[in-house]
Amino acid sequence: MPEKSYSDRFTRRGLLSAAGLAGAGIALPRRGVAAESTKPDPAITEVQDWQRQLGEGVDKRAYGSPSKFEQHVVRRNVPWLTAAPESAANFTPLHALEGIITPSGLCFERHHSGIAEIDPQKHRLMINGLVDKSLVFTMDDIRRMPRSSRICFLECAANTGMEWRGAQLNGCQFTHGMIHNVMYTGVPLKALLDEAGLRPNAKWLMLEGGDAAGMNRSLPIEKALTDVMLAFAMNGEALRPEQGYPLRAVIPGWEGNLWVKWLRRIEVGDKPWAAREESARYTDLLADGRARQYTFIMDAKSVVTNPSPQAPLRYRGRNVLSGFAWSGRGTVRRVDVSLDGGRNWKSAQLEAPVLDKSMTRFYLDFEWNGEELLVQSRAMDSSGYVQPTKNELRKIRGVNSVYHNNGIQTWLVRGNGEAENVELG
Ligand SMILES: Nc1nc2c(c(=O)[nH]1)N[C@H]1C(S)=C(S)[C@@H](COP(=O)(O)O)O[C@H]1N2
Ligand SMILES: [Mo]
Repeated sequence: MPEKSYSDRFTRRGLLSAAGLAGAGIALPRRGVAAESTKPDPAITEVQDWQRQLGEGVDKRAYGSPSKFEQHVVRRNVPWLTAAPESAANFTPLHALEGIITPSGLCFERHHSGIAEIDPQKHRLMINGLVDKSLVFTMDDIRRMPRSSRICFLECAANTGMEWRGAQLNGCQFTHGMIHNVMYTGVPLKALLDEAGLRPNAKWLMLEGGDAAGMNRSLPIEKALTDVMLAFAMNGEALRPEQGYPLRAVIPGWEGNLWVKWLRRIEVGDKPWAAREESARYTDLLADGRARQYTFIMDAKSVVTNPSPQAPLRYRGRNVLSGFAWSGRGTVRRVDVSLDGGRNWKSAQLEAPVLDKSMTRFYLDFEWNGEELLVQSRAMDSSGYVQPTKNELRKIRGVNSVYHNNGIQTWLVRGNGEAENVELG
């Protein structure tokens, strides 16, 4: 897909009129949303098809799935991004979600060698290396250790990576959908490491997956002993195969590639692992040719999901703007929203629960009268960090990286309500 340049069309001068209207629009008094009932509506007065016969009984849907009218709400991929679907990613439909939990069937997937289908009876987790004794755990062993649940986001470091050089993909599903937010249940990695007994020179772990890639990643021991969890469940049921059934690493706030799925081995060492060529791929190339390495933490970021290209404005008058914010450094403290490309900002309402290293839902009620909008959101986290504009990021990082793009997203909403991914000049 070719890059688009919007800088000519969206000069600062051109924005002024829209800015005035939008700024005023926020404060207008509430109007009703429902039409006044003046003539009979067949949707109310007539008996509907689904009222004429018995519905399916309790023996028909042993494992439930969404209404057939929701079939458009699915993970989607962008085939031209990668050579093969087995080594690719698809994207969470963020614009179609509510609240903060990503339903398991809609969690984006990123595989290097496809989905491993593992028999949990035959699955083992080995811990070896710089430990007092090497151990092998069955899934039953792991389930006998003290467990807990927590909600946190997983964001691929490449999320929004196609946008470094300019607005590219038309929809928050594609620009921001390499993220999901799940309640995991599992055991603290520390409990397993304690059982094996760490040697004093233990500094790094190598986590290895049981997929065809045997994907492995290096993890510093301090993080492993702080809040890393080995999860066997998500959203109240066993992990999905796509998400690493029967066991995956959960590494709150850190980039997704470390969250090894189908986890089968942890080797304890004194330095980052030999698969250095692999980890080297997850470095951020800077403009001057130097690279940022081991950029594990995901900085604060946000995106307006409604309106957005896949969720246009359909009505004038009352509307609810909504979106997600998150930070790998703590909780989301504030989200500001602009409807005029960053000239005026208004604080959005954060919806509880606002959790540590979790996606957070925000809302802003507004009136829309058909004026063009340039919609943006800007997150601030509990460390005081403020989400930068894309140009501020580029000044520091250049445009060579595909990773860690947490810049402010802009949607242009046209007079007909349709939204488009744009960049301000
Ligand atoms: N074993 C294994 N683990 C893996 C991967 C993989 O290909 N194999 N991909 C990693 C990457 S790059 C990401 S972003 C996350 C994606 O997790 P998800 O598929 O649950 O979204 O898993 C990570 N863990
Ligand atoms: Mo990733």
